[in-house]
Amino acid sequence: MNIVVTGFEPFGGEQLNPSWEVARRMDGLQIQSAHLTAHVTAVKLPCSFSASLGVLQQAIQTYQPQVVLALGQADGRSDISVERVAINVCDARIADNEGQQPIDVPVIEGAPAAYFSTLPIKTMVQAMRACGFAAGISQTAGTFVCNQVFFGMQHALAGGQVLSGFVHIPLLPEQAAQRSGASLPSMSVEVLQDGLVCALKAVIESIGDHRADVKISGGTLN
Ligand code: PCA
Repeated sequence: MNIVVTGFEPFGGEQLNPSWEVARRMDGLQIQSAHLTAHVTAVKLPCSFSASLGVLQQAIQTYQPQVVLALGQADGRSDISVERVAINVCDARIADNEGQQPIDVPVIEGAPAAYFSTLPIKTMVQAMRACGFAAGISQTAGTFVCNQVFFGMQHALAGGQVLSGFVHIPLLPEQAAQRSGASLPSMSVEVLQDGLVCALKAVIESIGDHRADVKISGGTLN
């Protein structure tokens, strides 16, 4: 089984992006479950509304994965946030790395309003928590390049056999330390890697066992 894990290049004037730092460490990894062994390939995506989806689609063509896990940095998040839904809108608070700042523009004209992740998101959260990682469901991937990639990926893979989804991760400690003002939560790249490997192992186990996602609440009241 092949798994593609994507991470983004740094954006917003940063030197690092935890999503690429962890993805590149996972490149070449073999993840074992009882019935399956999965080989991980890491792919770096540009933080660009115009270029990111093309790079992702090329990678899917090249590696023919059964699972695609896209990762992105989310300032202020304190846990490994498994995203539930991608929405068909770009509304950029800052410009991307090419200076583009689309506001209220659909990701794909005429496409549905939203797509759900096709990964077993609750299974992933449950597995990470059981291994001691801070993890949760997130109900929004935002409206910047991460959501755009997530939406475009779900649209391209809709109705097929490939399972795909998105996970937002906290800042690295060295990034959080450089921010002025309120202290932001962070997670080390080692913890991120161990948590994400735990989540991917749960994904391949659930594929191997043809298991449906677990029913634990990831809901919020507000
Ligand atoms: N985070 C941004 C884009 C790239 C990244 O790592 C986002 O959440 O949209």
